Order: sequence, then C-alpha cells, then structure tokens
Amino acid sequence: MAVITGEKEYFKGIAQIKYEGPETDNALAYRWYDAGKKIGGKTMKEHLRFAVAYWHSFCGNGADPFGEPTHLYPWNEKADAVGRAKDKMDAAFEFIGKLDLPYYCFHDVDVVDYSNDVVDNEKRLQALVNYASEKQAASGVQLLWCTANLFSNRRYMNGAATNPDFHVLTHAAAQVKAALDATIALGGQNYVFWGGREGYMSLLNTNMRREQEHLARFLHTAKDYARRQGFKGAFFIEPKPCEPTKHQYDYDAATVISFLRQYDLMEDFKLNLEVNHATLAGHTFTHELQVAVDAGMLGSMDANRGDYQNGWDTDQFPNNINELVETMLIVLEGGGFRGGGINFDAKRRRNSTDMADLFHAHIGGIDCFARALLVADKILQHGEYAKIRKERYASFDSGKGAAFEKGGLSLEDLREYAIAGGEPRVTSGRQEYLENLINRFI
Ligand code: XUL
Ligand code: CO
Repeated sequence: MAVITGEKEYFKGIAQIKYEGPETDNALAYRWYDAGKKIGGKTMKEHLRFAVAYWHSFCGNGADPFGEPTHLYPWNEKADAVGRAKDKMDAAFEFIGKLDLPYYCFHDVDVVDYSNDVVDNEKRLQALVNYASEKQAASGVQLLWCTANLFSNRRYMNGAATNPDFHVLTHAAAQVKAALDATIALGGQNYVFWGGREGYMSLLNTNMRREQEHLARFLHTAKDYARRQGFKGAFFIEPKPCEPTKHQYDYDAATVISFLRQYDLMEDFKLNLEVNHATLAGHTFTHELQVAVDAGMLGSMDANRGDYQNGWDTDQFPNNINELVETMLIVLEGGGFRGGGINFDAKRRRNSTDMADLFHAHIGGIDCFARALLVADKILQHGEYAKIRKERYASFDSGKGAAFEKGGLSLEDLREYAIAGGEPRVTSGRQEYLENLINRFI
C-alpha cells in the first residue's frame, strides 16, 4: 500500500509502520500484525479487515463536558469548509497509509462541515467524494462503510427517522440519500445506521409503536433507493442501549434482530456490533457476537472497550488480550464477518496529545487483535475447546435426545424417559478448566 501525502506531511518523523515481530524494541512497529501471514487459508489482513474511524481520529478534539479541546489539529486551519476538509483528508490518508490499513469509515459530517442548507451540503460532500476517489485510487485504501450523522444537529433532538415531526424525518432522508450516493460513488462496501436519537426519553410524550413503524419504513425507503442505484453491499444496524437517548429502539443484538424480522428487513440488513455498546447493555461483547452469529447476522464490528469503573461509552482502544481471544474464537467459529471488518470506533484519551499517540493507540489495538487471532486459531487447531462443548451436548446426538431435537417425542414420552433413567448424574460445566485451556495458548 502506498503512503500518500498532500501539500504537507502531517505526521512528520513517523514512517510506514512495519511488522518487526514480538521482540522488537521499536514502539512504532507491529509486533503481531503481519498483514500477509496466512492463518487457515486467509491472510491476517483478510481476516481482520481493519478500518480507521474518521470521526475519532481526525475530528474528535479531546473536549469533554468539563473542558475545551486538547487535540489541536494542523488540518483545521483554512477558513473555507471544503479547503479545510481536503487538508483533513490529506492527513487521514497519510495516517491510514502509514499504518498500512485497508479501510476507513466516516459519517457525512466527518469529512466536511455541514450547514443547514441541504443543497449546499450535497455539493460539499460531492467535492470531498471526488477528492476521496483520487486518494483511494492512489493509495489502495477502500471505504468499509459510510453513515449519516443523524444525531448531532439540534433538529434531531427528538429523533431522526423516529421524530414526531415528519419535516425532521425528511431532513434525515436527505442526509441519508447524499451519504448513500457517496458510498456508491466511492465503492463503499457497506452502509451503517446507528440510531443515536432513535428512541425516547419519556413515554408521556411518545407513541412508541408509531415511531418504530416509521423507523422501519425509513429503512425500507433508504434500502430501496440504494438498490435502485445498484448498491450491492450490506446495510448494518449498530445496536446501542442508551446514551444519548434513554431508551433506544436498537437496544442490543437480540432486539435489533427481532425488529428486522418483524419488519421484513432480514435479507438486506446485518449487525455492526460495538464492544462498549454491548457492555452498556449489560452483556459481554461475546454474548452479542454469538447472538449475531447464530442468526447469520454478524456483519461488522466497532472495536473499543469501556472502563470497568464507570458506566458510559468511553470508547477506549482495545487492549485486553483474554477478551479479544474469546472474541476471535467466536468470529472464527462463526465464519468471519458478513461484509464488514474491524473498525476502531475508539479515541485516545483527552490528555494523549502527541501526534504519535494516535499511532500508539492504533498499533496497540491492531496488535492485540492480531495476537488474539493467532491464539484463537491455535486453540481451534488444538481441538479440545470445541470438543468439550460438543461432548457436553452428546445426549442429544443419538437415541431419544436426537428424536426430541427432531420433534419426534411427546411430553408423555419425555416423562417415561425420566422415570426409566432415574435421577440424572451431576455433570461439571468445567468453566475453570476451559479458562485455563485458553490461557495456556496466550
Ligand atoms: C456511537 C457510535 C457511532 C457509530 C456511527 O456510540 O458508535 O460512532 O459507530 O454513527
Ligand atoms: Co460505533
């Protein structure tokens, strides 16, 4: 992959990040991510499909509710919006090229600032789509997914597709149309809907059923438009239980799958699961992944982690190898992503203010996933992990258990079996043994 810079080099002094192996002392090198290394017939690059998130890395400025920005970007200097946006895109492609990653993801308003003028916004986005096309062609970087930001502007405070005011819904539609056009023009592989404000704060003012019907109609309308324009990629819904809205309609994987099934959207939509959203929903991330895999709906992943000591979406970079090994076990056993990849929806901390910190953050996350992939593959090759789980259900593999699975036994038959067999034996779930088995390979 080519590193391309624009008028100026933004990340000076940082060269292309290369694989140097676990023993290297170079902090700006990969210890585990060896893009071309083959694991089970696919390269690491093909398994992991890493993407850089535009919003955290090139827009988020470190500000929090208590303090002003701490990340002062040199690409934010020009007065005109399109000029500023091109500088930012130069920085983004330089960064992605230096990390040698295959993909990026963005919201419409990440690549260029939006005003309140629909037609002007379309023109601005179009200008940046043209610029991005050239950059993609020159670098080989591709668009994993695009989305429309339907939550920051104050017009969306009561929802976008679920807003009680039809006029607001039409503005959301205009934004989605332009973002879909951008996705198609850039050969984007998928399109994401994250419903930041699609939920409610109080039932006293909310017709929940009607709002959910509007959301489904909106998704059908957007999907039909994109398909008419020839878009072949997948649509993803990204579940999140709360924050910013108290009750969100896309609470978790199970809720979203049931919504998609109810409104006949299963064919075109899959899930984009995010670690910190899972933990906010009171689930482990692996639970969410397994729910999606079991329904054939694992589309993509937003990689990050929360903080064990507080309860909001801190979007930290992943660094827990045990959790990631369990993650990669499910991804590998589930056959990988349906169209998506691993997008770092993560930000460096407010006080990580060196340009190099953006590299260290990504290198850490990338290496942890790569190492987890290697470990998970070894565990699966070794075979005992899968064998223990299979054997646990062996009583359903033959005889009456198999007949039950096929629907061949009545409640009376089950009672007869209970009496004939006497009291069942006590069988260990062997959790600690399995935890040790995983650690053996780390
Ligand atoms: C918010 C979040 C979003 C989506 C895209 O928590 O995860 O950044 O990934 O809108
Ligand atoms: Co996300």
